[in-house]
Amino acid sequence: MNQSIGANTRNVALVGPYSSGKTSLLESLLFVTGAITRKGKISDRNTVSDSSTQARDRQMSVEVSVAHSQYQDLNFTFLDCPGSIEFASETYNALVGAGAAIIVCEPVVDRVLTLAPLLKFLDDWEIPHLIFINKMDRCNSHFNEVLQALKSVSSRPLVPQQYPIRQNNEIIGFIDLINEQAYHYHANSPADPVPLPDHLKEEEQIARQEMLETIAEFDDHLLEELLEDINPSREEILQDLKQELGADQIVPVFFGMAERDYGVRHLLTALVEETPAPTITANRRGLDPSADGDAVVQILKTYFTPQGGRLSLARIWQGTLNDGMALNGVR
Ligand SMILES: Nc1nc2c(ncn2[C@@H]2O[C@H](COP(=O)(O)OP(=O)(O)O)[C@@H](O)[C@H]2O)c(=O)[nH]1
Ligand SMILES: [Mg+2]
Repeated sequence: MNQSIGANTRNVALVGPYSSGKTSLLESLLFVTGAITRKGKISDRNTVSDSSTQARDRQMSVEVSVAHSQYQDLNFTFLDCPGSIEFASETYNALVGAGAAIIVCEPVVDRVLTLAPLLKFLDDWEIPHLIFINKMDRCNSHFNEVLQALKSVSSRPLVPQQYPIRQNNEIIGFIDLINEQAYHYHANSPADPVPLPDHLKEEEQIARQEMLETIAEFDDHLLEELLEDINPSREEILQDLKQELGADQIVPVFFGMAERDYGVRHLLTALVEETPAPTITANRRGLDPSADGDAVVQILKTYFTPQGGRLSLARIWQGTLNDGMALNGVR
């Protein structure tokens, strides 16, 4: 084994309240990226994460579990963190080593408000984070009310990048506010591009303008363009999003239904285009991953395997980790 952190690596933690759908989202991310060919279900007790007997019996995550996947040249490591308060320290320990976190929450105002301590932790540690509002099939409140509740608990401005399309009180798709392209969800396949519905054009414009103005708070060039009524390019918007998310200045917001893989490909694309390379996070912590000096490694979690061995999950901040190497004099 010879491990160091490459520019095409992304460590992404899935966090959020108990039962918001983190383990389901991980299963969906692994399925959509082809890491698994069949999806497990929480109710069938056969998901990749929650594989321990304790987790299966309680039907909830009791410790951090790790899964790998590849998507568009990036190597993803996903950390599925338990949401229950009893395991909060487990989650916080793992988060410190993550390059980005996805907060998975439900579109329910009361539950959104319980995110305050988690958001505070992420901001205290300047861990870039985005929000995935899951279970949109259960969205009984108005989407804007859910966003307002999220805004009330986040010290960083939110940047919703999607707008919901409803039909008969059901969310059937979304508008991508960057490309101004509408999509309808499609069972077992990627969402279908459809023309922007006429009745949503005005709301879409308002949502997009709000998104751009928020991003422009951190980019004078974009602000000037907006003042001069110039429509910024997709590249410029994405570059800003990446930079500002990487600096934990903004919180991008997405939504979907993990159980049906709805919105998950779009979320993955955002992870590819917007999450920072590991160097960015390391540099902010005063470390340089490209330096040849001593290895700096942080143990996020130690597992005690059924065979009696110990297995540690570590974040390599700097240098290279080799088999049998001594760190701080300990092998
Ligand atoms: N209605 C609905 N239920 C979902 C969705 N995603 C997950 N669930 C269900 O929500 C429950 C909790 O999911 P789980 O992934 O274990 O949540 P976790 O505690 O955050 O890991 C399970 O019963 C899932 O089947 C969704 O998109 N819609
Ligand atoms: Mg779970």
